[in-house]
Amino acid sequence: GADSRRDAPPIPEVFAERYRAAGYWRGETFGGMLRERADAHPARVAITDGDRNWTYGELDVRADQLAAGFIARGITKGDRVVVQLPNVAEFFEVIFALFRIGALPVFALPAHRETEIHYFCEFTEAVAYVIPDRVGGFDHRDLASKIRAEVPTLRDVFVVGGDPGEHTALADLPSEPVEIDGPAPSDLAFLQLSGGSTGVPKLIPRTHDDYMYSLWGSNQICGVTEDSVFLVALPAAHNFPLSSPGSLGLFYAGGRVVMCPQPDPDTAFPLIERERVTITGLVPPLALVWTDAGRTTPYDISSLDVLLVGGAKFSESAARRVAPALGCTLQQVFGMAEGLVNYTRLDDPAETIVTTQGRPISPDDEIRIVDDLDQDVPDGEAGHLLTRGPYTIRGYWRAPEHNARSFTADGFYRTGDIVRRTPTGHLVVEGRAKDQINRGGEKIAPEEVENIILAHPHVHDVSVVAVPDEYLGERTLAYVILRADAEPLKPVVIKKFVRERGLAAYKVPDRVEFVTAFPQTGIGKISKKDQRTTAAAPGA
Ligand code: J2J
Repeated sequence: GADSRRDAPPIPEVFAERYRAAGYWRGETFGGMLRERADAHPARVAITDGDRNWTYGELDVRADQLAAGFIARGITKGDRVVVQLPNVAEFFEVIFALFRIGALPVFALPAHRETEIHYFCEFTEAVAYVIPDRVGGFDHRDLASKIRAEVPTLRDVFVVGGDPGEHTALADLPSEPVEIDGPAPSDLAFLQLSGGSTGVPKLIPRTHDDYMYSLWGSNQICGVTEDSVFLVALPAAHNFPLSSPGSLGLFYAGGRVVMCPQPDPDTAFPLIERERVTITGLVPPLALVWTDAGRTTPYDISSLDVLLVGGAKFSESAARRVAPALGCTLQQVFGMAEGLVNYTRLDDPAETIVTTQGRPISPDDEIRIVDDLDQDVPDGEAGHLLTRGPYTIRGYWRAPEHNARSFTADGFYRTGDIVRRTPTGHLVVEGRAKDQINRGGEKIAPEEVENIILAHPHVHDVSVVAVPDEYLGERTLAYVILRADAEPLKPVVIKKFVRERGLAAYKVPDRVEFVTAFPQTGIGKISKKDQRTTAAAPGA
């Protein structure tokens, strides 16, 4: 139901008061923020997408008109709407319209397919799903038809651009502005996706107050002003390009956002030249590609001041090459959609920039580094990172059992990252304790992939693990034990099976090996399958 306190454990009032008193929570909403910027500088360009330039005034009007259209279709405050769009200007029109209403965008990624989308729609009881028509040969309208037939709450599918098919074109919605009783700053603004370490992704409830603080805090640290131009090279809905400082940070500052359809240098460098891009963010594998291409590019990318790199560990050797090759300052960022974001500072010594993953945005980000028993480790030693603060959630959305494991009793989030802290307070990511694979910044929950493979009739058991990879950091390997009576299979059969079940392509195992026992489990250890069976048993 609508009881948001039950859906999403709030930051307790004593902390909320402190965060307001400290000036972190300024009582702003996204809808109100856009209106203020539009009032202050209506003619300034907010978004460049190809040949289209939307001013702040235009974005503001579009958000109001679309909000009216959504309201006419019955979308109200607190409703969930799954948004899955590529890097197009309409992404912002849609989310600001929803922000104005107080309806919650659920940020799906373009790569997500039937398994993920079905889950998001069903679990959030979404009333609508916003899609493009086709992208790269994939027809999102067909998938949406299927999901709509399966999920009873899903009333509407809205299509951006092109031919809506049996659905509704976004452009055809009524647009006569209406009075809107919008959300409060302490209300939820959206549901972001967790990288995940369990069978299904967890949803992250963020409020206007808390997220807005992470934006202006980031802007100060990343030097973002109204003169900044940010290139959205990674998928726009991901937390990193959205908020660190990201597109929303740029809007907060009154700067300009440039949509980049693909993150490769051949697409991005000409855009940087043409639009005089000053700042962007990349995951490490892309940063490597840009660094290689930057040395010899014919394009003038000299406007680029800051390159943020994060999402996965950036090796020191790669980090050293960035500034010379691209002529900009490297800023490492170690963040998470659950909240805490760390940045190296632009004026940090060069050694700090290449050897650490930065320090928190806020003086009130509480950091604990602990051993397996939650005892603080001695200064400078590696341990589990726990955190609590003005923009870190106190629990996932509708996940009380999981929350009991992922948060301490006093509200610290268990990041699952192993870090150590330098004397300057910078964090160095040393490893990971959570069951998650980080494939070049794309997070994979082994359990989610294993559950799909287990559904194959010839498979007895499976274990998905990370293998080190020079380019991506990690790739995935599925060890598969076939049933005793099964004919031998080719690895490609398993990959195809996963793909056909409708899982994002990045989760399809890079390698499949057939084994008779799991190499990494010692004698006497229970198999993953047994553990799953036990966990699923009633009363377990
Ligand atoms: C090592 N591991 C890192 C880094 C994230 C900014 C930047 C990134 C994200 C993000 C984000 C890392 N070195 N520099 O939301 O706002 C791993 C950690 C972390 C997890 C979070 C942002 N930067 N990681 O990547 O929610 O394991 O957010 O806990 O996708 O990515 O993943 P995600």
